[in-house]
Amino acid sequence: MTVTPHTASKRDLRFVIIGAGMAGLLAGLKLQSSGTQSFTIYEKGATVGGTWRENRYPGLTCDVPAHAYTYSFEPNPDWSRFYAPGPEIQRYFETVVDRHKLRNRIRFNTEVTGCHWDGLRWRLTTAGGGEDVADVLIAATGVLHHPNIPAILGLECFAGETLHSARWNDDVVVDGRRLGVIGNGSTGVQIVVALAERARELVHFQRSPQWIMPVNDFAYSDEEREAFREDQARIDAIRFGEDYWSGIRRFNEAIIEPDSPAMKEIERIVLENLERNVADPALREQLRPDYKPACKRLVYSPSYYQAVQKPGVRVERDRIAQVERSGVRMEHGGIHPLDVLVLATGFQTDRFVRPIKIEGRNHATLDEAWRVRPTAYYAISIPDFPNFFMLNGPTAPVGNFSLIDIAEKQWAYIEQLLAPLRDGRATSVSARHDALAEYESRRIAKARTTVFGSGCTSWYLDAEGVPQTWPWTYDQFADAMLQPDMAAYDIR
Ligand code: NA7
Repeated sequence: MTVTPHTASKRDLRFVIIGAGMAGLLAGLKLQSSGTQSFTIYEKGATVGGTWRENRYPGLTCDVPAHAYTYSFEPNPDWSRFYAPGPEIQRYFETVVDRHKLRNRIRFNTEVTGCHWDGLRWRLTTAGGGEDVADVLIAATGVLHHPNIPAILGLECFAGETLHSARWNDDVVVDGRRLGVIGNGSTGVQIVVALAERARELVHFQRSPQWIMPVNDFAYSDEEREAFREDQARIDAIRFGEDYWSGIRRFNEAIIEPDSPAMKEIERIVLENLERNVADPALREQLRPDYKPACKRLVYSPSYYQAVQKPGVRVERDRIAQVERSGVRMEHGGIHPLDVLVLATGFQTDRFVRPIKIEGRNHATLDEAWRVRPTAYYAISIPDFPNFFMLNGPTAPVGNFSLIDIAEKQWAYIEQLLAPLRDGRATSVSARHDALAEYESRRIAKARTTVFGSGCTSWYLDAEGVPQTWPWTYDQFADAMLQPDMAAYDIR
């Protein structure tokens, strides 16, 4: 490609976005609507959608109400259900991309492998040997991305079929067969619910039980969809309405104040769900967690307890000793003979934009900057990595709410960081070291007191056991994203 020389007065910045999932598409759509001429989205996969493209396991559902899990500027009256199935969400992103003619901005099947700041701009390399340059780099590479393959002895010896939930293979027959599902986060629970009746036998291996939040999922009728189409206020009433937001605030209060009345209310609901809906006392005890609800990401399911009480379904709480040719052997002896082993064992959640090699100012590398833990100032910017901004990056809010909304708020913040670059006042912007240090010390101190740090294992914790999340309220996050404190930035 042609590289135009950079000058201090240049206002037509070139952007590269890494990732064409929900957040990368958002950045592209926003750049396009702001009239930005020069931007490219790099996507290592063959199409858009990110996590919704990669996850295709049976039962895949977003546990955020569909009308809230949509771009604010692209409401979708056609959602089939209150909680949308994964394939429908994937279609939504495909439709939005086509409606906005964004597809020709995306280089598919092109994996970015390295990004190097040359003092003026970012220089990128791709797996195929391609090169590009950018004034601004947007990392929209997702969090739940690199499958966690558990270190279980003998896993490779299994004679049946093994598949990770994020690498589902439709050629693997599940109907009428003996299935094992390892892992009971949101994914394992959704798979078990979907396959409980299809399998001949199903064993759900649980290292630690989960609290289950009962939810009411339902289909929208044709009449309701027609009403959504005719009157957007009906959609807005769901996504901006009191029901949804009071739930978010209650949940948020419970997370940051584990002794709050909000937490007591959540405890009451999940406990009642367990007590009322699991008939066999022995099974009920097997399914009873010994930590606070929402310590691990709360699993939302309308029917998990019903699924594990179906004939042919078993919950296994003993530790796995090893996998053998014929099945899974438990520590206390006994083997579960299986045809298919599903690893619903989550993701490596400390990766973020890695394994892409990012090298910033003065040869600073992301691996070094993140030696202790992945972090970014207000989840957006990292010292010594000029004009490098993250969406849904480390320390961003995570929880049972819409990450689309989070990304939109982050984009509004990033836009303001771009202003001095766009108007030629500066050529680089990145968070100051002292600002990040101050943010992190406040954040870590508070994060330790949240429910995520209250004594369980989960993907929210970093290598030192500190929750790697936003530890304040959702409203505080929204406020923080309204306007950056420019004094916290090194602007040159
Ligand atoms: P999660 O929530 O990280 O769950 C992973 C599950 O896998 C969890 O039950 C783990 O048990 C289990 N696990 C992981 N490694 C092992 C080993 N070695 N042995 C036994 N069990 C293991 O991933 P999900 O895909 O369910 O959900 C991720 C997010 O996607 C979810 O929160 C939503 O945001 C969407 P553990 O609890 O550690 O005992």
